[in-house]
Amino acid sequence: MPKLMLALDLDKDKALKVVEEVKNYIDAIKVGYSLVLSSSLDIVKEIKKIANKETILDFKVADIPVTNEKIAKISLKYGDGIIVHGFVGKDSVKAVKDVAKSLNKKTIMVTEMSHPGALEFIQPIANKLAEMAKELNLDGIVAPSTRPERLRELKQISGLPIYTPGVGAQGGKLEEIINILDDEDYLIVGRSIYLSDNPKEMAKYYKELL
Ligand code: NUP
Repeated sequence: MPKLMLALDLDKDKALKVVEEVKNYIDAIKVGYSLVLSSSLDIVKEIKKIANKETILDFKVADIPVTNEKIAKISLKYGDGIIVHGFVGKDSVKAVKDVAKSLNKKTIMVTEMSHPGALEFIQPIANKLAEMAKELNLDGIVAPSTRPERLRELKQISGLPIYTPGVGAQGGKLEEIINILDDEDYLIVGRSIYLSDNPKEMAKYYKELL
């Protein structure tokens, strides 16, 4: 069964409330910049106190290797993994991977993003990014639920676990991608759970469909 990862792009109080409500139906949590910037990295500890789930930091790290390394060292004291951008090149991604590996944490790399603007610059290079993720033997790639055929292709090329956002608020349909996902993969859902009138019921709904 693919795993359900709750995306938290909320302020601290709302985020903790949602985690409490949905904790029995989610397998993992993704913490975004808005949450960390409105609180601190300690929010990861607070989340884990409520729901002891794998927690990935969606920081889309995209800098020169030495700076990436510093960001990874600080962030991975808290999270179980970190999301990086691949377009900055292999050396930058490897800098994060080396830190993560030494701490037994995950490095997950963005290939093609899920929003319309991804067609402008990142889609044309996304297959190459997926090849690089494979070559670096990373722990997973981010690929879009909003484009099922691209999701399938990027999964095939990388051969790595997929972390896929886009279902729900961004228009992606779970029924169109469910057959692409394996047990090792993660479905990322944010707004259509945490903005719903009943987040618990929505999380349960996604969990049962998976
Ligand atoms: O390509 C990406 N698309 C995307 O939506 C890469 C991401 N990391 N995300 C993140 O996934 C986005 O920042 C948000 O945290 C989550 C999707 O949330 P929602 O659209 O389900 O609310």
